[in-house]
Amino acid sequence: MKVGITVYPTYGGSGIVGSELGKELARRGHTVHFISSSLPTRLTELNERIRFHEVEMMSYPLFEHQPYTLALATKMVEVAEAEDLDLLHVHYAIPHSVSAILAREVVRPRRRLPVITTLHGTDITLVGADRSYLPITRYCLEQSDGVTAISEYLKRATVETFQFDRLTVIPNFVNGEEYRRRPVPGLRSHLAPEGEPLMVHVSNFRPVKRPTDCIEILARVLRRGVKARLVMVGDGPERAQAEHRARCLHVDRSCVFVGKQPRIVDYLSVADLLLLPSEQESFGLAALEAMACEVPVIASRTGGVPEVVVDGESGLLSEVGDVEKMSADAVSLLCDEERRREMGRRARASALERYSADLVIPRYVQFYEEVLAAE
Ligand code: GMT
Repeated sequence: MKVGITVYPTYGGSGIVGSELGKELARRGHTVHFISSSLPTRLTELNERIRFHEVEMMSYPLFEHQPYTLALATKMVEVAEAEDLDLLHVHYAIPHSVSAILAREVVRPRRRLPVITTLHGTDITLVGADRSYLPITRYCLEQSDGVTAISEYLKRATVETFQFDRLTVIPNFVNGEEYRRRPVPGLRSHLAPEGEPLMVHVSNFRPVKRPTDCIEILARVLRRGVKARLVMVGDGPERAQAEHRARCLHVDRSCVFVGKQPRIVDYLSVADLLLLPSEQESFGLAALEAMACEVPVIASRTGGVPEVVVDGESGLLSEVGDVEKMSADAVSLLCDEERRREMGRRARASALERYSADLVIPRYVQFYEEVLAAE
């Protein structure tokens, strides 16, 4: 198949999922054309089967805001016709679905171009529910030829918010060959020079991720006498606040902010625990990637997280904001190596049994085939 994929290239899990999906499809012999404003971050290699088409923005004095949605639709039309695409698969409804539906209508007299929309979370829970975006998001859902959601939770949220139920759950996935605990010479001793246990947080540091709660957890873990260190991976609007809180609580020497990193798997490979105290998380891709690397997850019981992290088996869940319980859970695992390792092993097994790329990618391919076969 020849598939056009559009993602947000720099920010957030939907871009990662779309990019990893493209790579997995290419490994299985399909050709994938990424159409977006810049090269998606996880797309480190382009080749015959993984191509990239940059959306060019035209600036003109009359345009107070450049019309990205139209530029994207224009590029989708061009690529669909030049590369003979079978379908467009967009990740995140706003504005990608709007562009894809417009592109489909433009080429309709000459060719069929089904549009598949994958919902990731805030496109429904935040953006979609904002009254001003509600009608257009509903239109995108209704007009797409196929809609998928990445968790049962997100499907329920979509039905509730939009009374739209014509969607299929295809969960996020992980490649167990790439995401496995592997030796990373020097990294652990660099991050924890005195052999301290390591807690890791990975996110885009948006308010919804509550990264400052990680600092609160670290302070309580230290207060309970466990000399742990915290590695904060990623960047975003809440980073300065989290750094400030670390200084206020005098734990800044026990944590390090390493910014955006190209190889998350290295940090997960040296981690003892992942902290994911999010307010909202329709899936929790960071949790899944940690589980694949045998890292137990301390997370909030929110959205789709309980589907991914089985409480007591692959991690420990708490109510949003309950940093007391999260720190107690962290201490209990950090002080019991055998339990922590066993939980890590079960986490990997659970991740691969349910979310391995080899299980999930064929479901996308089958979904494409069903959409293509429909009238
Ligand atoms: O986080 C967002 O606001 C949007 C979205 C994104 O593009 O990063 O994240 C969502 O998609 C991820 C990948 O499917 C999920 O793992 C995240 O749980 C989900 N984020 C939220 O629901 C807040």
